[in-house]
Amino acid sequence: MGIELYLDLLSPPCRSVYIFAKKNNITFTFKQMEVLKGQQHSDGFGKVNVLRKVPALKDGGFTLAESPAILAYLSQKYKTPDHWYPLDMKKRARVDEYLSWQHSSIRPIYTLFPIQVVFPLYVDQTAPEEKLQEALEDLAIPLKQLEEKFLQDKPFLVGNKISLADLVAVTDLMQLIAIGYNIFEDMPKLVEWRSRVEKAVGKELFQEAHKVILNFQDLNNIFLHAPKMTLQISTPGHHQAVVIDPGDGPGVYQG
Ligand SMILES: N[C@@H](CCC(=O)N[C@@H](CS)C(=O)NCC(=O)O)C(=O)O
Repeated sequence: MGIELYLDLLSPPCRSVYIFAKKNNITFTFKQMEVLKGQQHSDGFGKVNVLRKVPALKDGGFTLAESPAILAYLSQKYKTPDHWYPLDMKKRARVDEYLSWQHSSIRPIYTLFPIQVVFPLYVDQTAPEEKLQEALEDLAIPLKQLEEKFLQDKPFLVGNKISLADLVAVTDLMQLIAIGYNIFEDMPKLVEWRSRVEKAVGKELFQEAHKVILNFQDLNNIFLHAPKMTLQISTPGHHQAVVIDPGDGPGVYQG
């Protein structure tokens, strides 16, 4: 029995796993998940990932959660080209260093996504400006660290070739670029890096994986048909649960 990947391409970690598997010609069954419809809470999915998050992998009787672990597993199982997850101990440690760092630094950029896209759709009003500003300010710090500590003057985050670190970084940041934030403004090195990553992945595959977030109309439909949900919004120093209930009329936003 082959590999099954449970993915929702609205999700950055799912896109990194999808692109990696496709780029490396790994045969897998695409198990389409719709997180905004709550499919992660189904009994069936609970058997694949008790954490109820995507992406998730099933390889026969073996199941795995967490995108960095899934990417590392796939690269080792299918012996993908070395540059993705180098065997050299120090180079691999650099990839691991980025994958560990991004969870608590770059990942909170998700905050911007619900604030900018979801609130206006559900609540029939524009996003709270001060929250948007806070989130943008919070993002400036990890972006600078991404450039200065990780990218430096290299073509890719860990040297001359693309690695898992670049893939994870770019899929996270595309979440904002796609909805119109020029987050690399005044950061030409990151602009060039993003283009290099897209080229290394292949423009067609890159665009295909991001189609759903690049097409704003599709995004509207997805959000408008989502059930009532609670979003956990976190940036360094802030945490908030927001209930969004589309109901029959304009949504209700309880911050
Ligand atoms: N650390 C996890 C993050 C997984 C995650 O948070 N997935 C989100 C989508 S981006 C999810 O499944 N959310 C569903 C929920 O929270 O109910 C990874 O890198 O795989």
